[in-house]
Amino acid sequence: MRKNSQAALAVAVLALGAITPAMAHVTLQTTQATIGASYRAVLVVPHGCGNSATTRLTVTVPEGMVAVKPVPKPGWSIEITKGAYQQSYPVMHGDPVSEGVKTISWSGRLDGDYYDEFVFVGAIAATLSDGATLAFPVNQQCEAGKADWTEIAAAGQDPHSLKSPAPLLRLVAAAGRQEASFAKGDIVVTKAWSRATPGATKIGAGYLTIENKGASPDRLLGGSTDAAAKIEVHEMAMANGVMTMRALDAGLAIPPGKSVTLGTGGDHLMIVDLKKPLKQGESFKATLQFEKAGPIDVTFDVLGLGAKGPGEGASAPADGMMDHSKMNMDHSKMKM
Ligand SMILES: [Cu+2]
Repeated sequence: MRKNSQAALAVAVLALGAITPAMAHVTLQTTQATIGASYRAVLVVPHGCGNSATTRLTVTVPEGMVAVKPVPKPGWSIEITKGAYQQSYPVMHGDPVSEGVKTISWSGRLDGDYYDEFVFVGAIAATLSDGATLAFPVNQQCEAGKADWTEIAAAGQDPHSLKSPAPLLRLVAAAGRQEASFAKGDIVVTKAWSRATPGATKIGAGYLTIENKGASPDRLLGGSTDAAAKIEVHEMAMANGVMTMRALDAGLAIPPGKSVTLGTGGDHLMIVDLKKPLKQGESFKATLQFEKAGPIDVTFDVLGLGAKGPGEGASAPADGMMDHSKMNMDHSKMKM
């Protein structure tokens, strides 16, 4: 019985919507956001309350959207209220936040025949779940009357059956969100990976991103692993038109506040004298030695022969002179 009346209401709303565009809802222009990333919320207001001009719009920021700031809007004054979050959230690379903007109100005048957008920015907390939905209830005040876009569907209820639904944002996990990070002191290592080694090749390469969050420089000196005799830091350099590599005996500088990525075709870790071939899908542990931060345990994921990096897909195994497997000859000639 209840289901039937809801269905009837939905049909009525749809029918009305089709006849008069004035029934269109206040919505978010971008209805999907990535967990742990910034989000630019654009509230789309297609009409007033009936034909009456909008004079004030208030949005309630949902729990889980943090570090919120409204974007100034010419002709409109903005008020914000701040308050404590239900919990504290890690934000990007900064300290956790436990309070912030809870509501934003814009005051001005938007003629009922006009359309406008109201913008604020923030970040979606990294701790929220894939597939979750955030609701952004909006109160629209007009010269005559008001409209509350605040209805939220109950569990199992069709959101389309609501007469004045709150704008919704669907959350999706970032690709590679499960990516491991290894940290100690001011150094954070991410995207540690290696390529499978063909046949009897005794050397492999390690690639990674190293971030120095501190105020003083550090150096990656080398490392060790049970999978091979040793790990060296190598740089690539052009010599007589040929790409060659050499060991950086003094290590690789990791400047303060910077991220350094070791990738294919550039500086890399050389994994010398492998005990057995590296196989795609496996991983190996290593301990990297930093001048300041000391030893950091890192796990390298072994990707395919032609891989360019985690989440980058694969290319043909032979990518020319830059391909590391092609460097083996040069490497054997190196003084070690
Ligand atoms: Cu090398």
